[in-house]
Formats: sequence, structure tokens, C-alpha cells
Amino acid sequence: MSGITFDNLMGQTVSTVREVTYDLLRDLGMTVIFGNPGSTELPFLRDMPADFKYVLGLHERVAAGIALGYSLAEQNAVFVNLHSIASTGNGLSAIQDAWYLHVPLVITAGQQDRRHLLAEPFLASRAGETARPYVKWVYEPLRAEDVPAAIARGYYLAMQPPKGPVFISIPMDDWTHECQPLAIRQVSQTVSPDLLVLDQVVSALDSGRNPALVVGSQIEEDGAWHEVVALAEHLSADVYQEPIPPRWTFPRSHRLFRGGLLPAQQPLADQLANYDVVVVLGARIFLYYAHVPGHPITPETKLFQITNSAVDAAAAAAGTSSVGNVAAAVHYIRTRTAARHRAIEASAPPTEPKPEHPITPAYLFSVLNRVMPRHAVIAEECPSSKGALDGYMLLDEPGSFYSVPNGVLGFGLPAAVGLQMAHPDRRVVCPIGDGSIQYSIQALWSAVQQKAPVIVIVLRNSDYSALKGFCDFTQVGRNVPGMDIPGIDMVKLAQGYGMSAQEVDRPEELEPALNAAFAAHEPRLLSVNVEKGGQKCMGMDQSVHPPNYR
Ligand SMILES: Cc1ncc(C[n+]2csc(CCOP(=O)(O)OP(=O)(O)O)c2C)c(N)n1
Repeated sequence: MSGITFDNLMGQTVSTVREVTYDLLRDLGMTVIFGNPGSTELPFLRDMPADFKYVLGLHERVAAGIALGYSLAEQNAVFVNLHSIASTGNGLSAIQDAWYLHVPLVITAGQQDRRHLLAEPFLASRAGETARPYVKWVYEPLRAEDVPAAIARGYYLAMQPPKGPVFISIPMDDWTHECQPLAIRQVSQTVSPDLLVLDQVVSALDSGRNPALVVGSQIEEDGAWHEVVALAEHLSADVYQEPIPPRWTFPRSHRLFRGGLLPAQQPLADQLANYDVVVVLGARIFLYYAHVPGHPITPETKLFQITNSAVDAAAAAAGTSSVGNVAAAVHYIRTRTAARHRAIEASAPPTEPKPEHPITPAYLFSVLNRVMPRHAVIAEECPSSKGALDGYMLLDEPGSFYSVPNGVLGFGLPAAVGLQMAHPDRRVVCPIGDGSIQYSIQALWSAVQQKAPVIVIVLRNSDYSALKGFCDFTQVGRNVPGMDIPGIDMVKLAQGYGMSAQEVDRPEELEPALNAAFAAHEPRLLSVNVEKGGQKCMGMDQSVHPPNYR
């Protein structure tokens, strides 16, 4: 028990909701609180115990987004304190990121004083309704003294696989009520898979001739990285990353790695057409972007899904699904299948890009890959340059790569700051478009204030290249407004938030600027003027018969 208590009328020493809550948060390991405060949170935030740290985000998308990065690195739930409906609305895109990335955030927001809530006072909040589609649980306690127990329940649920955010709305007058102490409980965080389904996977692999594995982000959620590498080597199976991966979950330079799957039905099915058994590990079947109809997989191929998510199992477009812990399932399969051996052709290394002016994204990423520490972490948000990044960045360690989970921009920069705060021993690099960075630009200030030495590389092409690529791909044409973003000086913006920044224009300036940034041990922004254009709609060209919206 911490803190300040008071005596009730009977002379007994009692605690308040506020004190019991801080004790609970401490016991659950949630002593770093991310937020943006308002009047309805002040009774909670006042006199915060000295062993707690409050991380202020200047915008709620940033506060919740940094919390998300911090949680990914810490592998524990993180406590977020937003302000009423105002702030929950602003933070919603980070909340949906947490939903899709399975990140356990315990999000709280202040509510107006219960005693006049009925009359809808200023700042009365229906924040729960706003957050509801993207959280596992919404609650506003019926009694003040239920607040700590509601937070505990939220924590246990957030940590259940698949992990995810929960939302609790707390009236501002609750914190001073009397409250009984609350002991934390042990709640299991692993669900064992159904062995009968896994036996079907084993027999399909043993009777098949040419298996492939598809690796997805749940491999990292379930700590299955090494098990998956062992299974791939045991089966000598080709390995593909899931489409538009929010995390990389297989060593990029491994001889069995064949690259990423395309996010559209027919092209993806074509990529896997030569395999007779495909086992999808910790991913959806499948995440698509452009609508290119076809079979999810060729009918001759046996398809299996090993997932920690009942939702993903139910939503799969085809295949047999096993729900449960991915590491346990992969271990079971490896220890029951026969080993396979075959000669493996190493993939050809990517061609060395030329140092052109303007700098190409391919050149940028080939240089970055050469100079960065091997255990660096990438938090990426550079829509039209994803292909170049994918082709040139070779990261082989777990926890090395994070990207936008559901296409909503604003994820990358705050996630990078949160990851860097929790990973003082690994350098976090954030390659980000000059459009994308504007959605959560205030995170630059947080990086400086938190002394988080993240390296932000802005790919400055002064337009929305990815959208122009989509216009071409879907034959919408280029006569669309709002595609250009000229006149943004990223160096001045970063300096305005207190961050060291530098412009890079010539290819020969790039490597020295990167080396200086890695040597500096402080947050730094490089604004790199890059060629417009980039990859055409996630690597797909017109030969895949895209939809025509003309
Ligand atoms: C919050 C949000 N608003 C708008 C979009 C639509 N959108 C997708 S890509 C893109 C362009 C991003 O520009 P930039 O970061 O400069 O990358 P580039 O396309 O130039 O590679 C936009 C606006 C989105 N995905 N998310």
C-alpha cells in the first residue's frame, strides 16, 4: 500500500479510490502513464506518486501512439489517460492501431462529475461509444469504489490473447471516495491449441510434397520467432511474409525467405500456386488492399491457419483454422513431422541502386541498411516507398520492424518514440513520408523531451505519391485534387519542436548524415529530398487486372 490514507468516522484507516488505483497500477507494472490531461483527469493526476512517470503527448493520437510503441517493446499492458470525449476522439486512430496490432492498452478517460451528469454539463462524455468498435471492453463503473476493480479487469482482459485495448470512463468525483485495497490475481495468458486440428496439419505436411509457410505478426505476439525458424528449417519450406506486414517475423536474409505476399486475391494465390500445402502462422487469411478477385488460394492447395485470434479464424476466407498459442502449435507440428531435405537456391541479392539526384528511395534504403546497427529497430510509415524498404532492409532479429497495421497514417512516429523509450539499448529508426509525419508531428517534441534518440528519416517528395500510384493502378486518372503537398520545411518544423535536423539533397550527403545521426545519441531528423513516385500500388502492376473505378 502506498500513500496517503485517512481515518473514517469510526476511526478506521481507509484508502481512497485514487490511492488503491495507484497501488494497483504499481502491482501490475504500469507505472509509466501516457496521456494528455484535462479538468476531468486532474483529481487522479494530482500528487502522482514519485515512482510513477507521466509522459505527456501534445495530441492524444501521439500520447496513445507512444504508449502503443512502449507496450510493443515492454510486452506488458500500458496505462493511457485521455481527456473525456475530446481526447478519446483525437486518440481513436491510435486505439484502432492497438486493436489491429493486438496491443494491450488500458485506456482511461475522465468523465464529468456524476452528481450533474444527467444534465449533460460541459465535457459530458460518450467516449465509450466512440471507442467501442476498436476495444475489447468498454466500461464506466456504476459505483466509484469499483474503479480499481474495473481497471484490474481491463488489464486481465487486455493481456488475454489476442491482446488489445480496453476502455474505462471514470467520473472525476470518483477518486476521493473510500475504497478497499485490491490484491492482483494471476490470470492465464496462454491458450493451448486444439491438438486434433494440429494433427491434420502434421499429416498434410507429411503427405505433401512442397510445403510453404506464411509468417504473420502474431508470431512475435506469442514469442514464436525461434520456433518458426526451427520449423521452416525442419521442413525445408519456403517462407513468405504476410501481406502488408505490421511486423516482420522471419530473418530477412535467411536462405528460405522468399519475400512478402501481395495484398490482393488473385496475385497472392498466384504466388502460392506451386505449393501443395500452405500453413499460415499467426496471420489473417488474408489481408487484401486492392480488390482483384480470384481464389484466396488455388483449389488444389491445402491451406491451414494457426492463429491466436478467434476473430481471424472466423473471418478467414478459406482453410482449416487452429486457435491457440502460435509458439505451442509450431512446436507441436515440428516435433511430429518428418524432416525434409532439398537443395535450396539462394535468392539473388537486390541490385545495387545508383546514387542519383534526386535520391531514390531504393538508394536511401540500401545506404541505411549498410550503415545501421544490425539490432536497430525500424518503425516505418513511407507508403509509396514500402517496396524499396522491403527490398533493401535486411533485419534478422526479432522485434526489428513495425508498420501501420490498418492503413491509418499517424502510427509511425509516435510508435518509434515509444519503442525507443523502452529500448535504450537499440536504436530506433523511423523512415516516414513527408505527408505521413504530419498526422502525429507533435511526437517530435515528445522524443526531445523524453531524450529518446530516435532517428527520423523523412522521405520528402512533396506529394502523396502512394495515392497517385493508386490512381494509376485503378485507372481513376490523375485529375484528382489534393495530391500535392509543396512548401513544407521539415527541418524548421523539427527545430521548432527542439530537435536537431538536417536536409539531405545530394546522394553523397546521405551516408555522412546517417553516420552522424547514429553517432549522436540524441533524437535527430533528416529531411531527405527523394524522387517522386515510388512503388506502384504495393508492387502490383496492371497485369493483375485491378478494379477500374473510372
Ligand atoms: C489518417 C489518414 N489520412 C489519409 C490517408 C490516405 N493516404 C494514404 S497514403 C497517403 C499519402 C501519404 O503521403 P506520404 O507520407 O508523403 O507518402 P508517399 O505517398 O509520398 O510515399 C495518404 C494521404 C490515410 N491512409 N490515413
